[in-house]
Amino acid sequence: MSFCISRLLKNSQDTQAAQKGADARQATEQMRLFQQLVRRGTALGYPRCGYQTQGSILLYVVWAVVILSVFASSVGSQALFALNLSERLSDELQAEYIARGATHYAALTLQRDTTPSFDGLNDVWVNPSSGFHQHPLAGGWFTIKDTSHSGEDQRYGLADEERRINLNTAPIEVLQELMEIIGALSPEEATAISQAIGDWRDEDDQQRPLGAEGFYYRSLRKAYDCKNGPFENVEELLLVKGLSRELYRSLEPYVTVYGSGRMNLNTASPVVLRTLGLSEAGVRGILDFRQGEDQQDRTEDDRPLSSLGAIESELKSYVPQEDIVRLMRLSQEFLTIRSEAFRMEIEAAYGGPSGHVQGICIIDRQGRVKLWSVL
Ligand SMILES: [Ca+2]
Ligand SMILES: [Ca+2]
Repeated sequence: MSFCISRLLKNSQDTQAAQKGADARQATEQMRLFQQLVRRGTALGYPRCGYQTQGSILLYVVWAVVILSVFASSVGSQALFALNLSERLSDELQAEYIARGATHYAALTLQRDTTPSFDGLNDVWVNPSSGFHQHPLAGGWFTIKDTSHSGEDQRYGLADEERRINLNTAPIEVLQELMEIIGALSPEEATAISQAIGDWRDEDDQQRPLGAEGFYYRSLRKAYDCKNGPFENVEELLLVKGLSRELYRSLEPYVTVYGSGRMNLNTASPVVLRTLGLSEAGVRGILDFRQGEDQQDRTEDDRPLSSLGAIESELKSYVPQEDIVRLMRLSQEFLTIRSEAFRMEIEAAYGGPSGHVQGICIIDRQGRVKLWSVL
């Protein structure tokens, strides 16, 4: 028994001694590894222990803070830029929607026309009290300017396209007068250009005596085909034989491709009325009739013709008989007293300077946008 006990004690002492030896070896190994790591770390540029190492760590921390600050500043700048851009786009977008609202407002004004079967210069869509100037909408505003008036005082409202000469439907004789009166061309030059316009828009290749068809246009150094179809825009005039840029600039305010194709006797300006081949007395007589007792346009006593059938009965006291005959003849295909398309300059604003939109717009009587051209 005692042998067994002493044997067990000895085994236990041996085991403890062996454990101590193993712990010592493990500690030695760990120290060796630590020293190795320190040497490797130093070789790789890691700091050594001590004050120098602590200073280096502080330096690294400062650098890290600086780099993070620069990064944060960069992110902040980008965020600010994105925010400004977003606000700018937002203002611009809002202004565009307000401009779109202006077209709806114009269409609603047309629906309030108390004389929808005929149109004159005292209709609600030309009335300055119809709220066309700086009309508030959705935190911004819009203005609808009358583009037909070139005087110093700005007028507000719509201008019908039928007060202009339609390039697709005007008789050649009217185009010739247009070239002579507004284009200041000689009768020969006016005849040649009006015939060239006729050839450009008609479907055939039969050339008028002074006109031009495909043969002429294909022989040009920069050749192109004759349209042989209706003008899609007034700029197309520049493709027609003999029509210079200077002549185009003088014609542009008086011609159109929009609307019914007819000229409105109630709204056409004196110079446009003259292209009908009327005498001076005839043009003066139409204006006298239209303007009423006060002899001014756009006032309550204006007297627009209410039907083409009333030309003779209404105008005979004002217009020479030969002009009446001419008007009645032209009324069959080219004249009207009602308009279908309306032009306006829209200015819309919202928020900052970027929230500003300005353009020329043409709508039809139902409010459909036919043209939107940014200025
Ligand atoms: Ca009307
Ligand atoms: Ca032709």
